[in-house]
Amino acid sequence: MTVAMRCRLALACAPLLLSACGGDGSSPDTTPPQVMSTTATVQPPPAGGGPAEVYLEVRANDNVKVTSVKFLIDGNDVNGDTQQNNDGTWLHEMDTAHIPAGTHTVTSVAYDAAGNSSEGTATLTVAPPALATPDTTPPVVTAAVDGSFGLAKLTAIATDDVQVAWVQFLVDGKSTGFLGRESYMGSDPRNQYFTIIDTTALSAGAHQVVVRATDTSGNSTDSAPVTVTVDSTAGLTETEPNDTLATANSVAAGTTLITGTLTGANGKPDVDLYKLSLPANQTLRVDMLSFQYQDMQVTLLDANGKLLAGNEWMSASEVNTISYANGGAAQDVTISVTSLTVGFDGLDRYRLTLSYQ
Ligand SMILES: [Ca+2]
Ligand SMILES: [Ca+2]
Ligand SMILES: [Ca+2]
Repeated sequence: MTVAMRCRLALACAPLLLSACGGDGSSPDTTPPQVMSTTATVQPPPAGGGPAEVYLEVRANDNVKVTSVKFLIDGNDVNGDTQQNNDGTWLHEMDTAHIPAGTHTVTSVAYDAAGNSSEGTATLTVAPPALATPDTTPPVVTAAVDGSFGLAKLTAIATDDVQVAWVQFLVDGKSTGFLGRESYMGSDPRNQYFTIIDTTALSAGAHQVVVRATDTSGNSTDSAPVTVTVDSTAGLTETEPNDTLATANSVAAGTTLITGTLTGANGKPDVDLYKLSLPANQTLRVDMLSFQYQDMQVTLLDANGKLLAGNEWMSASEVNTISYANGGAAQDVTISVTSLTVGFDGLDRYRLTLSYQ
């Protein structure tokens, strides 16, 4: 992550660091923002060909301050940056390469610092791309699931003879609400899309995952179904408070999965600590999976809290992996997870996968 990106994230999240109070700092703010207008405008396609720009804009007021705005198309989060213009409107830019041809409903959601929100809607009509021969061939898509405890990663490989516009993940026939994002890390295969789901919101047992891929002409294909089998006993679920070495959650030998939530408040980030005994000459590796747009830090500490490994703030869109090679004596090692920003909208859940070599 670049310094510029980090600053932008920090600025975007700064209002969330304020307490959830009204303008006078005492009474809770329970008044949601008011969405005055929502517009979706398709610009003329560029002269040289290619997809047209789409501007999603909203004007919203609040009794305190509108702190963020997100946009959904047909109920799917567009997953992109939304910036505030000098005139106070909020803008998200995308292009038609990522929107299937046809008529869509755009929903804007405006939030204040206390998490109150309200919505507005607009209609967006996207014309099929100007092709010499109309594209009537739907995409080809396959689905896969990684995980059964805490967070699970859903992936798909989707290709099309012209271009895949978007990829939706359906769990038991219902959209996860987020469009699939392309790529996950450099070693991923080409044409991979992914999303992350919170399995704690699902009942124990098997659930069906289907991926729907749609091309720029509106042709779509559903993947063959795959199964995510939810097992809430497959690992350790954090218990708060666990913010100090003395209150760290104990990780039993043989545990390979940990799930927890970073829930900051009043500008103070949450810290989650997990203590385990690392045998002599063993290397502990920890992989962290988390939702998007949340900066998290995962480190390994010795029994005195001294850093053993991992000191980088990482974007959750990258994979956070740290490892530590123990010497000739067993020792207590603590895994520390903390966030750059406070929690918002319950999105800062994470899953740790532990392995020993
Ligand atoms: Ca096609
Ligand atoms: Ca926590
Ligand atoms: Ca904690």
